[in-house]
Amino acid sequence: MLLKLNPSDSNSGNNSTQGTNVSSADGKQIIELKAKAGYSPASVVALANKDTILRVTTDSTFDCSSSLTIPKLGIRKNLQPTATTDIPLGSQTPGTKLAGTCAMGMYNFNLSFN
Ligand SMILES: [Cu+2]
Repeated sequence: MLLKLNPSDSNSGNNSTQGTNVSSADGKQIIELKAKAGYSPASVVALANKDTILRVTTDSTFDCSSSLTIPKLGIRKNLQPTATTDIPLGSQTPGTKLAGTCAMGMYNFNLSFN
């Protein structure tokens, strides 16, 4: 069962709190990220030691944020322009920080696991 989240907090300034874009479904942690002219939210705090999926949504995304990489995990995805793509991240140890970028390194996001 999926917890549906409302993306209404986008500029609340709270973007490093474990927050509204992190949910749980079927024992997995789901981090929701939007990719369009960058990544939103740019900074996410999630739980460590929990099987995690990064769920990236594109919506007419024709810029290079559709080419998403997480170098530390060897992940590189070319997202469809309008789609929702689940990227398994596995379970991360406490204190892990994962940096994500577009393929050209212009846009960034950070995932912290505590
Ligand atoms: Cu880029």
